[in-house]
Amino acid sequence: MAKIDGGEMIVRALEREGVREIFTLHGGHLDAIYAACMRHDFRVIDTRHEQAAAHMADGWARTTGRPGVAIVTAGPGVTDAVTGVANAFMDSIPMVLIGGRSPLSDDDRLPLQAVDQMGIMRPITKWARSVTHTERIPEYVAAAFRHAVSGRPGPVFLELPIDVLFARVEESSVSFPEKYRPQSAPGPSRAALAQALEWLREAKRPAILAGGGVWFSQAGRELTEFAELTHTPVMTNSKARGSIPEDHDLCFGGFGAIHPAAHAKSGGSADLVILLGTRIGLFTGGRNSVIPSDARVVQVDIEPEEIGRNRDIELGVVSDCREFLRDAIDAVKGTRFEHREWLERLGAIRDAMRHRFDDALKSDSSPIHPARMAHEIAKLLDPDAIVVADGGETASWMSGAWTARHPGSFLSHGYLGCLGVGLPFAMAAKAAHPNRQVFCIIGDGSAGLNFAEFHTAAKNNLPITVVINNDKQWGMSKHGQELMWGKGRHMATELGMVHYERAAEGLGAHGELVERPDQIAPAMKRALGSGRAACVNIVTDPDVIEPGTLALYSAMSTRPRKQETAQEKQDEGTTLPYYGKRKLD
Ligand SMILES: Cc1ncc(C[n+]2csc(CCOP(=O)(O)OP(=O)(O)O)c2C)c(N)n1
Repeated sequence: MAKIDGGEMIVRALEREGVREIFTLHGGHLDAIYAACMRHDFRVIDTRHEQAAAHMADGWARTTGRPGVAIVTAGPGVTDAVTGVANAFMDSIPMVLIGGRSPLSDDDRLPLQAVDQMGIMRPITKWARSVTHTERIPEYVAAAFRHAVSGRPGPVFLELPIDVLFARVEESSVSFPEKYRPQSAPGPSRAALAQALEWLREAKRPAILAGGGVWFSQAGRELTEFAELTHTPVMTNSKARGSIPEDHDLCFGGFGAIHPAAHAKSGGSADLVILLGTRIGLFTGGRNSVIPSDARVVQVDIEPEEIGRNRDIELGVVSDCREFLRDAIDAVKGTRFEHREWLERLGAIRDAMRHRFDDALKSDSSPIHPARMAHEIAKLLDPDAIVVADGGETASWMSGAWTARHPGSFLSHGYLGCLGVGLPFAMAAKAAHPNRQVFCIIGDGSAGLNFAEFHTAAKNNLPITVVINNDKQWGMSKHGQELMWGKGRHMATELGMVHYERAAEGLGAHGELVERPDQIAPAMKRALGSGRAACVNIVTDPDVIEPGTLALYSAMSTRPRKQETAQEKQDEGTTLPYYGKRKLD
């Protein structure tokens, strides 16, 4: 009778889920899995830090809509992956982390690499289990995927003790689950849908705010069709970008387009807001929301507990976003909707946003204005490129310059605000879409967090082009300190000049240094055409403050303080005018 080990079971179970690639860093606790990967011809992408492997599994899901799989060794492998898992958890991203573990038979005898992994992983995963019987591995892998993708998605953790993983059992005693998922997703109740559509018919200024629930239910086509049928403007958060192409007439960029302040003088903001798979948190403006306080709000979410977080909701609809949109499309066909004046107003705001850096784009100054850098790069990329943005102000500059035309094509930070995701996300995107251009931009501070992954990209043949926005400082941090404390007063936020292009060359990448605006295009063309992982180190102006930082800290500095020192009073007087003048010159 043939025997198989736990590694073979893992790989066969992953194959059943359509997985053909894993992200990992070697550990002896995992060798049974690698041996099976060899037999099954899996693509094994090996990173230089387990954090990067976990971010890659997360990035894979963000760009494909399907869970990525990271496999890390017992003890430090699992603890190193914590940040990657937490990042996915905060953004409801489906991924599967498989962790090695010391032998069950050695528990409490101080074996190597033993730590309470379940205790560490439970608070940052949707579901976490330790497998104790080899024959049950396929059942647990199936359950891991079911938990990762069902309802609101999220990361899951599966722990495999080495004695369970390496044990060999009779193949005939092992069964692989075949049918372990629902075939359909839950739709809206008839009454809730009717109410939502009645309000849409009554609304003069409706708006749809779309989030990750739209992307992970693969509802981009339905979202676009519904918007077209009802002439309803759509705004997206980062995860949903491109679900409706951003060059579509009815797409108005981020949620800020309905900020009440932008409409105060011209007839008011939205009177009906339909939240589609987006949570109410900082990215909807938090408690100081972009959602007008007098608007009717319909919140559609697969997770009932999300409805009503941070704000009263007139109508909560528990539903998968695509099912909601499909039913809504059927129900509105033949009805006439018109919101011309509202759409024109939003269009004017969109145009103003598109042109707000026009002066900076013409600036030939060195160091380079970051807006010029971002817009120049955006013009050089393929329209269907995948763009990854990592860093404080850097991510915002690129976010504003890029037009996402497809879902899963713009990857950036979420609720963990986790710097360092850039290279791993970009590598995962390239592994998932080998025929698409993948571009990544990183702040010079953030670049340090996973810099060694240039080697991963080089040795695993992942030709991504990476720009380091080098303002020689932790820009958002230093600007924030100076806005609070006064020009020249900062701590732990200076970096100085670093030749990232040379360091990347040392790790096997193509390198370019850019110090003048006219060097951007030639250097980018050489990098994109090199066919290799490439690092373009662009030196930018450290004094230019991104408008988001300015708004954040200006708002903070006008907060009433209980007790103010003389120095603080003086800072408040001197700081803001300085930046006000310096801003975007
Ligand atoms: C892992 C992590 N460490 C620290 C921070 C705090 N932080 C937020 S923005 C920022 C500065 C980022 O600087 P840089 O990457 O150079 O980008 P820039 O703002 O200059 O564009 C820091 C340190 C964070 N969000 N994540």
